[in-house]
Amino acid sequence: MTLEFKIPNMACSACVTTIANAVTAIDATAIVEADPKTKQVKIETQQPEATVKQAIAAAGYTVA
Ligand SMILES: [Cu+2]
Repeated sequence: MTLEFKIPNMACSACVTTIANAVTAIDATAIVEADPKTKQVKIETQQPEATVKQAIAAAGYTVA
């Protein structure tokens, strides 16, 4: 399943790394593509959307 979120407080590549690590912590097979310029994040994962959003929020990012 592919999830697409907007994360307004994702500002740079370090943010992308933090978010990617948060997602792979709950799903080691997840593929995270994020662009700090557009704030758009695309995540290929088997985890439910709520779980992924929770993990991103726990890392300190706001999922819009
Ligand atoms: Cu950053």
